[in-house]
Amino acid sequence: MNDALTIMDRPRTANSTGFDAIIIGAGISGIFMLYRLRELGMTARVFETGSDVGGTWYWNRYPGARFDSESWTYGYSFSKELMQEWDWKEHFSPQPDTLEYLNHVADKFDLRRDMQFHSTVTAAHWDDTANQWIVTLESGEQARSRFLCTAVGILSAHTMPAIPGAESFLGPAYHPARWPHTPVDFSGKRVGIIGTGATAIQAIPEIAKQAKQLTVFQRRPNWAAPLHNSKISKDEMLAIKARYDEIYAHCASTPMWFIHQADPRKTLDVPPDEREAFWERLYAEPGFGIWLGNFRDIGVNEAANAAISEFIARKIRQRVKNPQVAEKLIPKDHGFGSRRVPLESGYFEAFNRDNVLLVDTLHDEPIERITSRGILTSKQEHECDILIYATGFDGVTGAFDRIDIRGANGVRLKDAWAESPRTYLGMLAEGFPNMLMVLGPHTARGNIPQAIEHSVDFQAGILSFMQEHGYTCVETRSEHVSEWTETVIKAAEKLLSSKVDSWQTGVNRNVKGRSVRRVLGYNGHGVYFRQKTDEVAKGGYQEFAFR
Ligand code: NA7
Repeated sequence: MNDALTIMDRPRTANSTGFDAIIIGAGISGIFMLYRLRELGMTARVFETGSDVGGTWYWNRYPGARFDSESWTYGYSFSKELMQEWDWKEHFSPQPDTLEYLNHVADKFDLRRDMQFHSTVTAAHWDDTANQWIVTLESGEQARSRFLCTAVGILSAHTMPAIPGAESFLGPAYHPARWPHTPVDFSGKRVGIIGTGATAIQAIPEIAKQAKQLTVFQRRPNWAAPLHNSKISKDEMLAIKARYDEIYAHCASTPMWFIHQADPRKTLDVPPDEREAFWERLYAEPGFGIWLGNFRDIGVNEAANAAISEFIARKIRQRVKNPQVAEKLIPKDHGFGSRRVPLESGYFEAFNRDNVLLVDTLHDEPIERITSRGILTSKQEHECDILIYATGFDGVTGAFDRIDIRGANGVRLKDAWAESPRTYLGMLAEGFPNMLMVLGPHTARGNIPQAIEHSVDFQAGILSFMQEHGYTCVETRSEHVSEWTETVIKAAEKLLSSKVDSWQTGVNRNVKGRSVRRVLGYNGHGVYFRQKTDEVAKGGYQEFAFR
């Protein structure tokens, strides 16, 4: 920036006097933010806890980890050259391939030279006098910057189960979000897994193939539908490359930026046999069609939702041989699609195997504690050699809460957001000058990389505007923050998903104070969000205050 901390030959260590921007996180957001900042001629430093790039795809190395969005809509679109040179191998890319892709991006654009790994940010304080952020690492090192870019991800603050005794277990225990870099050998082992969310639903069929015994401790079942993954042939990839512009333009026209567009009909207006045939087709198709390409009212109308839920329940009953097990796997406390729908590959069939046991910890056998030998329920001790805590994340705000972030006048972000986040467009938080949030709360999400590119591009636009006008500080304006917060809350009101506990509604009973539902994202139409951000940019960012 014009008056940026002018340091010639700035050393590239955290001890240096300062950078134009500090980016927290080297995942999909941090990688692209760094790329855009470089284009603007800014000096930047990325601090990342891990030993390399990748974020979600660096940490989540558990068996079965893969996209549930089509790979060819998941890559960055900022570089046509990158799009044309990268071949996705599967329609829903497995974690190792995605990590390879992100490494390729980091190499291609020589991004690692501005990244510092093994560097966890513990605090970021705004210095009102110097108009700078002071960032502190776990090591005690400090660095200063004009801008702070939070690229911390929405599902990065993993949570362990609040169950007593975990420290007493003598065998290895893993959280999928901190999976070892070398494969875990399950052969001949008795494995216990707690949780049946999207992560467990991907991992269970893979672990079941190897383990001697797999015991699944389920508190509440989740709805899930088949992924129908397949390899991408060379010819298919060539055809996809030829259509990239069309594919990305299409995604930008859908509510969630996936390829799927809801059917304009209302569920109960369609005759039952026609409805059934439509659902059969969607259930047999790859990806989120069964959720996002379904009749437009399944997420808002109770009767419509009950009808699709019954259809999916029937599918589970057909796929699981033991009727009692099938009933336990069918959610009764929420309807289909009111939590993000995990897509599975042989999940329900895994329960037909002799070596897989389902333990219903809500109704039959509550977990009492973890012991040295396994898991003690109200009925028995389940002996295990390996434990897996697939217990999820403190979603959206959790990664912010773990950093001591203080804005103007020393106000803590955690306190400012205690009731609800207050942001403008999820891009900047009220009271936190020069803090640019990629995927911040109250922004539009859906297809994550596309949301990230949009968010970063909007913020790069603000920075470029500031360079042009010689501004050094950007803040929100209270009236626009209030208007946006109301818009976000209103958009969530009619949704059935707002009435259900999940990471998306900010509920995680393993975390103190996280048992009350909050609105954490903009759930309106993605097209409206793009229009809104475009208007703000075209209007010269008048909704923000500059100095
Ligand atoms: P989720 O979807 O939040 O699932 C976590 C699971 O762990 C869920 O089944 C929870 O049951 C269970 N859980 C959490 N804490 C406990 C305790 N203390 N005891 C028993 N069971 C527990 O996280 P995932 O990692 O699977 O998926 C997150 C997202 O990643 C997903 O939506 C995709 O977008 C990618 P509960 O339902 O709370 O009863």
